[in-house]
Amino acid sequence: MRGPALNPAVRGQVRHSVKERSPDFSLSTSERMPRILVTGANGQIGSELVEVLRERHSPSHVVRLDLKPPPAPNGQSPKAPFEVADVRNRDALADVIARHEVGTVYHLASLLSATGEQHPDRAWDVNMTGLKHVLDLACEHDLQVFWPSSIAVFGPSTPREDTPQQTILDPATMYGVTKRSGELLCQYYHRRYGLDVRSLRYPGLVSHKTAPGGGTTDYAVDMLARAAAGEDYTCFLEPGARLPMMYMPDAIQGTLALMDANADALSVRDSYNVGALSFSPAELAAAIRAHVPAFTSTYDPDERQRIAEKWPSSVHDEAARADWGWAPAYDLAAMTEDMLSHLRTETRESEDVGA
Ligand code: NAD
Ligand code: AKB
Repeated sequence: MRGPALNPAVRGQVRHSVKERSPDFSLSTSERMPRILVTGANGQIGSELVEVLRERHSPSHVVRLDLKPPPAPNGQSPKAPFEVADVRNRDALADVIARHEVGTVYHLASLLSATGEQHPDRAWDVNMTGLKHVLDLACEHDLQVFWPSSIAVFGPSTPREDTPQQTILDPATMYGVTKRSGELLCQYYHRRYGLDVRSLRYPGLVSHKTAPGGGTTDYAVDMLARAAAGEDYTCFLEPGARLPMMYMPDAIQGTLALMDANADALSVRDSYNVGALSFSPAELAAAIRAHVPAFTSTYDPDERQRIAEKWPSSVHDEAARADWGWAPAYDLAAMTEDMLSHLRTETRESEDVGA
């Protein structure tokens, strides 16, 4: 059986509109291929994933969706489609999927841990309503889905070191509750409807292109950006708050490797643990000092420390390595060097533009 038995009127309507559209023979074969929809496309991950997907396919094949238009110079054009929509609006999502003849969705739109604790009702609404709509529409249109989970699914009773794939999951934040609920929903849709939905439990991601959007692990990007600008940094976590982290190129490579994997190889259908780095603010500051000897970090922990101390310090990811070949490339030293180099170049370029 394909797809949930809900709202057959809408289901029939959408299918009809997709099937009845006659092929546009002015387009090349590759242009007629199903498109990829990225929700939350303006965010830390979306903005980088879109670039890589455009290189793999073509800009016109990647449809971006977010609450607001993208910042210049990544604006929209017929060759680089962008849809302003709220993922809580099912009709708007259905319209985008049908109009662009979408075949795959990377559903990234979400509130993160720190923002989620400030707005728990909104976090539940955006994270769960949005995911449910995407899963239902994916069943109707036979789409493949990627949806990211997080180390936030773990909680105070979870083993903190080398956290296993199968373990106690008792999230302590609304964000973590939505991530674990979302994992179970994805697994249910796979088992019940055969939906090809795949997921990774990302750790804290470090990147230089787009600022992170309201998480507990954002300190790492903030610290590196300050150091690259020749400034000191006051960290909102304790110096010893060791967490699983990952550099964005590894996250993108891992996401695409999971999506490319043979479905029969996948033994985990809630969400895969993926480990890469494990470091504390003090260890990151030391790695920065190898390049910026004068850099100092002071510590003034806030409520985000309480979130961080319920999360693991490292995860066990044997299932991801065995099933689809997960193998991150960056260690702490390599990530720090690469981040500082990019951040300095970007600062110089923006100073040149402003001059
Ligand atoms: P982000 O906050 O940088 O971006 C999220 C994007 O979603 C934003 O551009 C925002 O405008 C958009 N959005 C929010 N509500 C929306 C709505 N109702 N409709 C449409 N768009 C909406 O987040 P990110 O870091 O890019 O994370 C993407 C996904 O990866 C999320 O599911 C997040 O939980 C997950 N994740 C991220 C990290 C990380 O360290 N960045 C770690 C673990 C999991
Ligand atoms: C956050 O800190 O909320 C995210 C995450 C680990 O899910 N970076």
